[in-house]
Amino acid sequence: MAHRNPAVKDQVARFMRGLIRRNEGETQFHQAVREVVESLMPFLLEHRPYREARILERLTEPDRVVIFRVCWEDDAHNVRINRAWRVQFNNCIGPYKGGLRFHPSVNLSILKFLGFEQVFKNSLTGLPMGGGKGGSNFNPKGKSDREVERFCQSLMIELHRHIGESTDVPAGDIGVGAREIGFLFGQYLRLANRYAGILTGKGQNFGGSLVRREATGYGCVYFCENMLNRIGDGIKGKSVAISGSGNVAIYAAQKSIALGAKVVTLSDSSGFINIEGGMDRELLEFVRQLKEERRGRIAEVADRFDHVSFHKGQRPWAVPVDIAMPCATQNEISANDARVLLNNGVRTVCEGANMPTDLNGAHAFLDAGILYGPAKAANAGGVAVSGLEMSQNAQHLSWSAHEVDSRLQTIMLDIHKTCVRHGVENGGVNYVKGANIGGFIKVADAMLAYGIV
Ligand code: NDP
Ligand code: 2IT
Repeated sequence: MAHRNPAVKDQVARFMRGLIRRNEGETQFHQAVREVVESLMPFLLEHRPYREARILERLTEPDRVVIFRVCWEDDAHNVRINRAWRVQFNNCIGPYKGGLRFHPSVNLSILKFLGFEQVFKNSLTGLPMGGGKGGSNFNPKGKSDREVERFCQSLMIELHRHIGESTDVPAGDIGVGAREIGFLFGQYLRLANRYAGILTGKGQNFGGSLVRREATGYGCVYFCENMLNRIGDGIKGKSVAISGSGNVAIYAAQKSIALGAKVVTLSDSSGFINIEGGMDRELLEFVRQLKEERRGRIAEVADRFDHVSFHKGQRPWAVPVDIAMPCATQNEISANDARVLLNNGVRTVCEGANMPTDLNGAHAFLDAGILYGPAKAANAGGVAVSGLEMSQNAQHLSWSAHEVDSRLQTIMLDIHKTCVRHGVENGGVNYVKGANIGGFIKVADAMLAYGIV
């Protein structure tokens, strides 16, 4: 919620002026920091040691950023050049940990926003992981498997110098899934001549964890259920609008259906589909194959099933639902989308994507007092199971799906408890405040313990 207390408002404005000056033009990074600072500032004003040690200033400056050129050859023998980054944001409570994104829109601002949020998210999981993020402006769409392979191999030639199982452990994100992680890991083995869990999301026969593929989507639904359970309700029987049709969206849909909800939408960057009467397992399996194996477009679902309509160039938020789960990308719910959702009766919003709601949209949800689970809490299940993959690699063991899934459920429940503990406000729970304060304390206390470093 935007602050009505003038002292807090003043401090937020002053801090943001400095941050914007130091990071000119990085609008997504400004946005992610502003959201955190708005809810942290009252807490900081009450806790002098954090202010004196200038924890917030230090926490908003990445430890380092590596920027490098990636040259590769396409199938027509043209030389292609992309840019790649690894933002090592903060390693106070564990090795840098966070995904790699391949998308033409990737730039430093986007990776800094993602790396910054990852610090809080990873802290919330309770596992020993710092925060980082990386990626490239490489566009995997329309590329052959061989082109993706050559790109991944070239990228790893530089990246391998900067990562390690106790240094920095990348994983997937938009445009980086099982195929890319396989190519990247294979190239690392060739370069380093040592097997180590330096990436997560690996294939199951070479050190990957069971349930990692499903973890972000499942975790998001578990968090949604936890929020509803707190008010004596549950997801069963509710209608759900999901955006995206990638890794997070598919498994959020699968778990929602398994728990008895009615999933009525999915989307991709070309538009959304409305599924009359809700999705069943057959339709979901069609989408999974379409997206994971054939890399096709969501419009094809409407061609195949009579009860599905495709809405070109639109987002799914005008479909009246009980629950919205944005699972595609940042800023996909504007203030206007939020108002439409609220007017149509949405009572729960649970974020599978990172920063899918813009600042005014988030204020609208908080002001309306609905259940609003922010990304850094609600989508932490993916990185949590990545942390469990690191543990299994370190032990040279692999746990059963049941073991991993039950640990995931416990972690999501613990994150929910942390959010409630720090987020109680006006008789309800402000999960944004709870997640920001809950994620902050552990990292900030470690920084205090280390002195001025
Ligand atoms: P995928 O690449 O598997 O899927 C991304 C989906 O979002 C696709 O349907 C894609 O459509 C759509 N999308 C991507 N960019 C845009 C855009 N600019 N406009 C509209 N639609 C878009 O990625 P994931 O499912 O892994 O990631 C989705 C979100 O979840 C991201 O915000 C990511 O950071 C976050 N996340 C992912 C985790 C993970 O474990 N994978 C963990 C936690 C968060 P199209 O195919 O047309 O591009
Ligand atoms: O945003 C995220 O948390 C991820 N993309 C997953 C990161 C990870 O290291 O598993």
